Amino acid sequence: MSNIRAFAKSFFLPCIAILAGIILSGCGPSGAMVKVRSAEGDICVRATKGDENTTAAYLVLDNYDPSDTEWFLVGASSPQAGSVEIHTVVDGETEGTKTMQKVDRLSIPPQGSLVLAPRREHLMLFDASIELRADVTLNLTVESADGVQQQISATTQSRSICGLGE
Ligand SMILES: [Cu+2]
Repeated sequence: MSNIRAFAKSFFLPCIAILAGIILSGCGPSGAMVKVRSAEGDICVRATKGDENTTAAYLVLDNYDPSDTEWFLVGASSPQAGSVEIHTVVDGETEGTKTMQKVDRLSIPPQGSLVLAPRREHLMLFDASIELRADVTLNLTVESADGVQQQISATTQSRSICGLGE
């Protein structure tokens, strides 16, 4: 009996260690649970007008976690902007109006996606250090709650291409 137990121990302990290793590595930077969709048209950064130095970026984040876990977008930054905030759109004080609100994080539902788009959740860039006219490459770092920072670059586009109307 004790021999069986000893065998069971020697067999199972390394297995547990290996499993733990897989789970841990799955949570680390090597195993991103969240990915920014990067095909053409998936990312849009609105070009600025006049002396405006604030703009918005729209993109899609997909939840790749096979374990049905909700993840979050928790931050963003750009070397070309003083700050980048995560914004949502809520009802304004006057009926029928909408206003933007800064939030700490946004949910990326299990097996689902978070869509940042005009008139809803978006990334807001403040104090752009360069003129973000159309066709300027903007670098963005997007951070999700799995600790992964993804660097993306996108070309600024006109309001209409970003779906904002003229
Ligand atoms: Cu905003």
